[in-house]
Amino acid sequence: MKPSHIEHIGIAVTNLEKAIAFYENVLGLKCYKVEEVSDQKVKTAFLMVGETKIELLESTDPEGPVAKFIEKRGEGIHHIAFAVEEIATCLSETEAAGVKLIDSVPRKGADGLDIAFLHPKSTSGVLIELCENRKK
Ligand code: CMX
Repeated sequence: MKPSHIEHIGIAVTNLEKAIAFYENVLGLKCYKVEEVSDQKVKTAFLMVGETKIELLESTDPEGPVAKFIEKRGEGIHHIAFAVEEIATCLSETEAAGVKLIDSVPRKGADGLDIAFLHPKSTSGVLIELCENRKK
């Protein structure tokens, strides 16, 4: 695997509108999309900075992974996503290297991406996402 860049940084927030206002009004970025990912129980907002996006994540369900994260650790950086090519192959190679996967097959993420998470217990405590632009 050879990631080309950091595709996005996921940030868990309790109030999406308030967080968007900070990134737009203080940092001067522009939110270009708000999208709900119902199977992940989150509402997401995207802002571009150079080649990298900031993905703000607000939980839509108290049992969702982002709600549980905020309950345990508070708001903050939730995951780092690396852009890769051939994500399915990357996952097989990662699993063969002994890394625990959360998703052994890629699934649909927000903003037109196929995504898969690696378990933070196998990655020095950081939730890592691999992602690839969905092939048409
Ligand atoms: N970063 C680092 N560590 C994390 C973490 C995160 N984002 N989320 C959970 N953990 C840690 C917990 O603190 C806990 O550690 P301890 O055992 O030391 O307390 C451990 O991982 C297990 O956490 P848990 O909440 O008790 O266990 P779960 O198995 O229920 O969930 C995880 C953990 C990572 C597997 C789950 O949050 C998950 O599946 N995440 C991936 C999906 C996701 O985050 N979706 C939202 C993003 C939407 C998108 O971008 O499309």
